[in-house]
Amino acid sequence: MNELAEKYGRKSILFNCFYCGTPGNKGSITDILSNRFLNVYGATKLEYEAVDYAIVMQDLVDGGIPMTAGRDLITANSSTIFIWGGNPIGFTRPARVTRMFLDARDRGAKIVHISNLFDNTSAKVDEWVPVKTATDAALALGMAHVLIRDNMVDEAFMLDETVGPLLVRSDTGKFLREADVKEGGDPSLFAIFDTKTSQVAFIPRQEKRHSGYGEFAPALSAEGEVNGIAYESAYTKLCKHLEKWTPEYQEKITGVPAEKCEHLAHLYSEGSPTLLCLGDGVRYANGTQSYRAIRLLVYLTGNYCKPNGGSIMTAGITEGMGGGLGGNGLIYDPSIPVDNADMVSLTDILKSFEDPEVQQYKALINAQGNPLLNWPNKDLWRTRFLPNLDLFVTIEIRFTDSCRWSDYVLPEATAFERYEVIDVTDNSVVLCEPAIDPCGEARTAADIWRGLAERVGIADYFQKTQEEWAQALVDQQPEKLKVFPEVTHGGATGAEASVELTYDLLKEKKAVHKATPDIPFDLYAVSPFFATTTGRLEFYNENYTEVGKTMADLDDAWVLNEDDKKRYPLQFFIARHKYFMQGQFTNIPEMEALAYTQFGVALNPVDAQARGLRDGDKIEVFNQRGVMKGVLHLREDVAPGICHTWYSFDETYYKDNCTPQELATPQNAPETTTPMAIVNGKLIQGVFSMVGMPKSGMFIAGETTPEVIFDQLCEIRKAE
Ligand SMILES: Nc1nc2c(c(=O)[nH]1)N[C@H]1C(S)=C(S)[C@@H](COP(=O)(O)OP(=O)(O)OC[C@H]3O[C@@H](n4cnc5c(=O)[nH]c(N)nc54)[C@H](O)[C@@H]3O)O[C@H]1N2
Ligand SMILES: Nc1nc2c(c(=O)[nH]1)N[C@H]1C(S)=C(S)[C@@H](COP(=O)(O)OP(=O)(O)OC[C@H]3O[C@@H](n4cnc5c(=O)[nH]c(N)nc54)[C@H](O)[C@@H]3O)O[C@H]1N2
Ligand SMILES: [Mo]
Repeated sequence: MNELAEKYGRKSILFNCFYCGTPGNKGSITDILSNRFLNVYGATKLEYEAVDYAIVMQDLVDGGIPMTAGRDLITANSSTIFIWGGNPIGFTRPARVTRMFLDARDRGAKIVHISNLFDNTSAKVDEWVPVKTATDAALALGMAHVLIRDNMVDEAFMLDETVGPLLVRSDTGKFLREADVKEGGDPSLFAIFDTKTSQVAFIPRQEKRHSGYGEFAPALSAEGEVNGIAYESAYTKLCKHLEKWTPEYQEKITGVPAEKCEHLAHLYSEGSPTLLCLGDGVRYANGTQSYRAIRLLVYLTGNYCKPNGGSIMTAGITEGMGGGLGGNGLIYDPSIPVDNADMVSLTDILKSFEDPEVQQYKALINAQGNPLLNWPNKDLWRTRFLPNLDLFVTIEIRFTDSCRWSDYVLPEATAFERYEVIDVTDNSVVLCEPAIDPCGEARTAADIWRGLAERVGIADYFQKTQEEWAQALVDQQPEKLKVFPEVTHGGATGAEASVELTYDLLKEKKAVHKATPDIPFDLYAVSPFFATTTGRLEFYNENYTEVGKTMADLDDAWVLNEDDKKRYPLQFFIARHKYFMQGQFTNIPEMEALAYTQFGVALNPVDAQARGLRDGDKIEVFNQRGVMKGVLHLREDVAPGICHTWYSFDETYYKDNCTPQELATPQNAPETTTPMAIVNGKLIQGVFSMVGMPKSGMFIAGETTPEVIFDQLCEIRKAE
């Protein structure tokens, strides 16, 4: 590291600090210390390429705020729950949501699941709605059509919180500004149609939510002309946009019967308060657009801010922003310069290898995560990324695919061999204490980072032991967390009987419940403003005019070209395993034995018959990227058109053939990006800088967004 930093600068050292798989998650000591090192040393963080960005991006693009996570479910007394695009019942992180859904059902909530597969969640809900893969935008637009047609729109909410009444120029698609119609007019003022004066009037950007319109009474629907410029209100544009999306039209695309679409729209509205639980399953190139369409329902019905309504991300682990004790790795230490570190996307790293004039990247310290198993296109890492690095180090608790490809592996003690504070699951704070000493050469994160820090000259910042870090995490919080000293299953609520959390208390009790206020979760309190151009929820977004995506629409799900789409007609669905947490627990023989009974590829009997394949056949799944071998399982519950495999088995299971991940087309390569993704990237970086996020805290670094995982088509044949 020292040699490379001397020659190419400290920024040439890359860090992967992707925290999803570490116990304690964002806020574990491992996460905090790797981020602390990154910042103190002044290295570059690798953009997290492989995850669940579509929802978060949709939220940032429309509203400029990250959506609230599972917390709402704790107290939600919703009458209706829509689970859309995920499989949260039975999943392992956060484990709490399974119980919360089942409790909600016991309380009488009606639960609907909309998905392309019959999975664990489908099995446990009142109503399962199968939808063809990646066509969700069509169903949502069809439902939005019904909401408008049947007068179920909450017009007050649309006026108050969204761009609904803002006027849009028909010629350019941009919002009409005062400067467009008046000599010397103000370019920062937006136009509305005032019903009191029956004239176009101008209002500033909304700096704080719910600010109202002062003396004006804007029309939600408007259409006209001012100084020769034709305009329509954003809401009028939306209504016109939705005209073609009849329940019958969407049926042709989604396979969801028209009556079902009507029923869902009515249930969503009349079943209010309805909680929309969005999963991360819609990981397609059209993911952001799909979630933009789905969230139209939340805006149109005003469910957005209704107590027990709204929408949450089921897989999200942090409660609102911030996320966990520890404040982004700095442990409340104001002397650490948060802007010291940079962030870069894989796309830009690949480009830099061709241009010696720009910052070069020479080393990767893979502090958390197993990218060579989990990230799309292992091939790209193997053939284009790693060969250009001089040093690849992985810090791990077990020997993974990423370790196999590393120059050095630093074995870290597991959560059973060290102190750890876990505060992001199940609304509780848990202290892990070592059950045994670290085995073999393993060391705690505190030891590993201190050792490295000493050798690169930043030792002062890493002097604590693992337990001292745990204590600092709890005791040095500027605002003390309120907790209940006794853990009561089912979640106690009410802030009254709570006390301030100290390390001594945690050490005595081992686990405490966070004091959740027993008031319904309040979105206003979380985010009093929208960091968007207009300061409103932008279901109409002028930043997309150049790429023709100002409103939610059904986009193409695959980046493949048309010929390849014909050649590979099946969707290769590489799903997460119920016995594993991504690549984890694959080294536990009992779990592996259970999971191995499902190793191979599942297909609907209809698709098998068309190819002359039978249950138990040895088969090959192939596409333009390669061939994967396996055994065929015929399953009625896998929809026709889908070729399903469980991922997580490491590369030793695929000797002399491809792993599932190698057949995936990543969107994180320069040649596979889309114009939409580029606008998304810019917008989201804009939002982050608006709220003052340091560069290494943003998750979008480059000019494109890394959101796609299920972007692969394939064909299947009998093995020779
Ligand atoms: N057992 C287990 N639990 C886990 C994990 C694990 O690896 N194993 N990983 C954890 C992590 S990091 C995360 S991010 C979460 C993710 O958990 P979720 O957000 O629930 O995401 P997935 O499980 O990937 O979602 C897959 C499901 O998405 C739905 N889906 C897929 N494609 C479509 C589509 O085109 N349309 C619709 N409507 N639905 C579709 C299907 O129901 C499918 O079963 O799970 C966490 N929990
Ligand atoms: N095909 C397909 N690919 C996917 C997905 C999918 O649904 N389908 N899902 C995507 C999603 S949502 C995610 S979040 C990513 C996950 O991608 P990763 O984050 O790479 O997932 P994990 O396999 O959980 O990797 C975490 C690693 O950390 C190690 N670890 C555990 N504890 C510690 C610790 O204390 N210290 C250190 N240093 N290491 C530790 C574990 O052994 C494990 O190897 O995968 C993505 N990839
Ligand atoms: Mo994830």
